[in-house]
Amino acid sequence: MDNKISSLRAQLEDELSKIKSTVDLDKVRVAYLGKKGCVTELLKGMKELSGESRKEFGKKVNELKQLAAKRIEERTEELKKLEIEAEIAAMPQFDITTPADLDRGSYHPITLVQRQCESIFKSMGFTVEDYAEVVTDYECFESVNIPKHHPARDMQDTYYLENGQLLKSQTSAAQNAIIKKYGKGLKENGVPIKAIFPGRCFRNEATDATHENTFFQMEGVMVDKDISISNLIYFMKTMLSEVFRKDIKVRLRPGFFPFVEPGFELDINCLICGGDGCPSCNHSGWLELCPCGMIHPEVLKEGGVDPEEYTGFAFGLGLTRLAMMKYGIKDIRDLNSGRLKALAQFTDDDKE
Ligand code: FA5
Repeated sequence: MDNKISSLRAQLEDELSKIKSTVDLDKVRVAYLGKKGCVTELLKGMKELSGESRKEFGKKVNELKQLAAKRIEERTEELKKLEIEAEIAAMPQFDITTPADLDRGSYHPITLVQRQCESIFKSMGFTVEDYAEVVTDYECFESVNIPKHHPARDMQDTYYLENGQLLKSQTSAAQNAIIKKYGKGLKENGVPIKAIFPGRCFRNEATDATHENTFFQMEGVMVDKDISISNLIYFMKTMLSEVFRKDIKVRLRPGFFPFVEPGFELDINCLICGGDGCPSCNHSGWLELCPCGMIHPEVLKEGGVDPEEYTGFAFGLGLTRLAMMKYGIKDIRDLNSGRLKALAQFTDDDKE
């Protein structure tokens, strides 16, 4: 019996040294320590012994059992370590000494103008709000005074989901929620509502040099006591002179939007052709950039603000067209083209 125990010890060491994976190691554990393993078999043989020799044999089998458990445990740890090292060696290697002047990408021109406009309006006390792209008919139209079947809906066909929701055709879709959100502060503490909310808009329409089916707008609203058209013109002028940092010609003409009264179209003299007329301005010399007006009393009422006490202005800046004018991009479709070579050449002029 003693010989058997000694040869099992030697056999265990031999098997452990040959094993290369933790999976195979489990087979050794079962062969030695499992229910039908050799240690269990040895213990069964004890019944043939008696007295002192039985006690002595039991002790030796137990020692073998403990040794086998310990050695299997140790070998498991060794193999786990080796397996991790092999996994690391198989991973792609990085050279940390590579110079850092790799192409780090760039911001899209629309992101650049959006950030610039945000920082201009923030400096004038406006908050920047985010809003969903999928909205309800109420948010996009009804809450801004465009009831169902109103002819103004024809100007903004969009994409509808089967559940009746739609991809917002204008950032005005957030007006009602913003007026409701800040109306409490206005009434209770006299804090004016001053917010801008940039966002992606969608329209089901034919594309050309100035029209895309997916484009960005940036809406702005201000509501307080005694807000007038002069305030609106002041903020528009400040924003444009900060964005372009040069004198540009603008014109204000009457425009109809059911959510403002009076309403205006703010056009910018085309910076691509200098006003002579080209495809980028539909050969008119002017580009519709930022419709605006005094918020309609019905829209204030719908947002829970008393139009007898408060007035406000709203504007809907065409951010994509602003990027075209600022960076001299002739065709709006280039902005959604994904052509990185063309899009990567613009920089943030605050950082120049
Ligand atoms: C509106 O969307 C109104 N919600 C704007 C508004 C807000 C008016 C608040 C009054 C008060 P309009 O459909 O004209 O209006 O679009 C506003 C601007 O978005 C346009 O002047 C233009 O610069 C831009 N725009 C409109 N449609 C497109 C298009 N298909 N592609 C690119 N830019 C567009």
